Amino acid sequence: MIKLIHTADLHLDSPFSMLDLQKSEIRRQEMRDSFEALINLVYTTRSDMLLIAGDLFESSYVTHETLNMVKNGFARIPDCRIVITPGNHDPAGENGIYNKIDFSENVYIFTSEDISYLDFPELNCRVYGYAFTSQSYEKSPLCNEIPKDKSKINILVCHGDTATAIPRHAPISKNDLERADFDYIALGHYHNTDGVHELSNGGYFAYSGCLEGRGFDEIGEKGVITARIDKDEKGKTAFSHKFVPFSKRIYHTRSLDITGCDSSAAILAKINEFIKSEGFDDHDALKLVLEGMLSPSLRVFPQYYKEQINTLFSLKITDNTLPLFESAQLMSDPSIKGAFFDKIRPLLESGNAEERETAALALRYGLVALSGGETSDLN
Ligand SMILES: [Mn+2]
Repeated sequence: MIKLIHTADLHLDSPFSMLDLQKSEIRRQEMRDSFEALINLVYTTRSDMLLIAGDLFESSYVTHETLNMVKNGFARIPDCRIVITPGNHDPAGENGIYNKIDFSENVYIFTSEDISYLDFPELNCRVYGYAFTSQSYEKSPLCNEIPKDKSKINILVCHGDTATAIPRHAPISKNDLERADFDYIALGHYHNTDGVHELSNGGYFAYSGCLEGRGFDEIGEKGVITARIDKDEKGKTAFSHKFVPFSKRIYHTRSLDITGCDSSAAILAKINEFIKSEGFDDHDALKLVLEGMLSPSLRVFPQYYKEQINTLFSLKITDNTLPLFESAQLMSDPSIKGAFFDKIRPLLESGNAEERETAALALRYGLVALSGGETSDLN
C-alpha cells in the first residue's frame, strides 16, 4: 500500500500583480508558508510519495531565497519520494529552473518530453511522467500506447490540458486518459479541482488544483489530494482519497441585488450586511457584482464603497445595475423624457455589457439634462 500526496501549480513567487505592493508581498509569503505546511503534512502523515504535477515555480520571478526553501524543505523529508513533472511555467531544459538547484536524493524530476518511468520496487510502484521543455507542448503526451506491468501500481504525473483541444499545453482528451490505463493520473495545470474521477478501467484521475488562490478565477477552498493505493495479487486496485484544504485565503465571487436602494449610504449598508451574512472576514477576497435596478438619478460609486469597507483581505466591486427603477413612470411620461427613454431602453437590456453600460450612462446624463440639471453633478 502506498500513501501519496498530489499537488500542483504552486507557482511560487508569483507576482500577484492585481494586488497592491504590500498585499502582494503578503500573498507571496503565504505561498511560501503553504509550501512549508505541505512539507509538514508529508512528514506527519508519513507519506511515501509527493507528486508535484507541474508549475511548482513561477520561473521568471523566482528568488534564490525561495529556491533554497524548497531545496531545504525536500531535504527535511528524506523518506518521501518527491516526483516532479515540470510544467509550462517551470519547464525543464538547460536554462531551466531545475538546473539551478542541487536537490537531495529523494527528488526525481522528469526532463524529457517523451514519457518515461521511475521504478520504486520497495513500493511495488512505477511512476510515469514527462516534462514541458518550453512554454508549450503541442502534442498529446498520451498519443502512443504505454506498455505496463499490471502487477505494479502504475501512476502517471502530468501537466496537461484536458479541457480544451488547443494544442498548446499538452492537450489530453478523455479518450487519452481512458486508453492510457493507469491506476491514478495526477494532473496539474488547472488551478480549480473538480474532484477525483473514476475511469472505466477502474483507475482514477484528478486535478489537485493549486495550494493558494491567486485571483477571482481561482475561487473556493484550495488544497491537496491525499490518496492510498493498493494492488492485490490478482492485480485488483484499491483506492481511497481525501481532499485536504490548505489555503490561507479564499477567493469568492458573488452578486448582490441592490434594487430600490435610494442613496450611497443605503447601498453601502446593504453591502456591509451581505458581507456579514456570508461570514467573510480578513481571510477572504471578494469580487462583488452589484445588480438590480436603481433610480436613473442615483450614481453608483464602487471605489467609494470599497474604501469604506476594511473587514476583508481584498474587495473588488463592479457595477452591473440598470437605471430602470420605477421605469413604468418614465414609460408613461408624455414629455420628451418618455420618448428618450423609449429610444434608449432596448440598449439598456442589450446582451452586450459595454453597450448596456454606455446606454445607462447616456440615460443618466440625458434625464438630468432634460430636467434642467447640470450633467457635471454626475461626475
Ligand atoms: Mn500550467
